[in-house]
Amino acid sequence: MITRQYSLSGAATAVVIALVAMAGLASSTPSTASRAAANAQLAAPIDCPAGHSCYYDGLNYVALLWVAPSCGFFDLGKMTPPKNDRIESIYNGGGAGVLPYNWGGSWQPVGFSIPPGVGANFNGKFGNIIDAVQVC
Ligand SMILES: [Ca+2]
Repeated sequence: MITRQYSLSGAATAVVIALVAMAGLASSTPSTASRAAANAQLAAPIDCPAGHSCYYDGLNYVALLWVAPSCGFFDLGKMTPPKNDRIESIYNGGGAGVLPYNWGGSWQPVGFSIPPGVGANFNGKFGNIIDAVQVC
């Protein structure tokens, strides 16, 4: 996997959106979108089924935890076994946005909607806090 790291001014930016993987993109100049939002650029994971969004226990698509089966709102804490508070990276291979949420007395968005074809690392204060995802 080819990973390029970009620095953002302001280390407080913890949700890291990564533009992905249209072949060769990882070695080209980052797009406007990735310059605006990314400090990591991830190649598409090899273990995410086409057309799905995939959720990983570790950064940079390490340890596939779950594959969203469809569009919908999924409460990870109600799964068996629970998958909440574990996600550190997401790849959205689906056709619409993926928005993760943390539960803090109400559902609170974690970062912003991940567009189709984009991956994101969730680290710092956004690491291991996601409790649900809205897919599509
Ligand atoms: Ca949480």
